[in-house]
Amino acid sequence: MHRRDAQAIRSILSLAAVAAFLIVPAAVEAQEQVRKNGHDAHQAHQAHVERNVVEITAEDYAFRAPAEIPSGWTTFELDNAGEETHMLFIARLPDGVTFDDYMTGAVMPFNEVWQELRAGEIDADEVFPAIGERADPWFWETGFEGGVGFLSPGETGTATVNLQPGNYVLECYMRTPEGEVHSMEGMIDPLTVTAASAPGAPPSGDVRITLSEAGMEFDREVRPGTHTFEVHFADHPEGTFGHNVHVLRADPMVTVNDAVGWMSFVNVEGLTDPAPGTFVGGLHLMPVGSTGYFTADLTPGRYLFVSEYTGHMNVAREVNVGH
Ligand SMILES: [Cu+2]
Repeated sequence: MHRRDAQAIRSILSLAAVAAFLIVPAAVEAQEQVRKNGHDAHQAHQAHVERNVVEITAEDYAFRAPAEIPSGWTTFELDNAGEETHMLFIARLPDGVTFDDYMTGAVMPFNEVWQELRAGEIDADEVFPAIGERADPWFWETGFEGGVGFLSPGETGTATVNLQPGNYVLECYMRTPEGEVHSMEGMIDPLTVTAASAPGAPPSGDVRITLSEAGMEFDREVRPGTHTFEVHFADHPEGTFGHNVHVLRADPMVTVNDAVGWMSFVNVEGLTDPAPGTFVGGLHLMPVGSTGYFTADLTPGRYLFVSEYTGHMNVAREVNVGH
């Protein structure tokens, strides 16, 4: 890794650590509440808590989404009404950076480098150094605030995160069969999170997943049914964007490495359909120390839970959901 690249990633990680201090207390408080009240009492309480649900539809290639929402615990419900795999990646812009700045200073440089890779003008190992040189320096201060992971056509997924007021971007960086990035085709929107606070509260997760350099840990066996996964981001390995989790229902011949390869930005056949299975939910990258939630309906079968940027470091798990 080039020194500049490493420095950039270090600075993103330290900012993520700072952001975690801002985000964690509410989540911790809620978790302590669960422990104090006991699980059943908490669930009864939850039934009376109003959810702040933001419905978003993904089409080929656009989001139908509100332009402005209140701050606080927010459940994004993404319905993939398109014919391709989509996602909802949520980024918080650094102070003073506009949506147009994000397009010219981040989306376009990433796209330029991708198009050069696709054309065979650069090699895979030149991709991230090139992005490090061409993205505007503020890009490394962008906050990655979760969002719904890859979703196959016809699937619906949710991601629940605690948003602070600010200017955000909703983005899909999948690629069309022709190799165009969805965000460049219009699948990107600004989102203003206002100072008004929503009445939402964190859900009560039924399976806790911890993402760390040690791997992807589950606190219990995953049974068939609809789950709310509580995901804790314990660390982000140096030199990576960090952990996230995507749930792929896949045949036995599909390996974790196949899934990681398909998710790779530097794979010219990656991030485009056909996917190696059916994506049923997930949660994008969040700051170190934070907790987010996602739902997935798991019928009996074989699933791969995979971190996009750290799956190659064994942050992944094959889960067989029994009958
Ligand atoms: Cu898309």
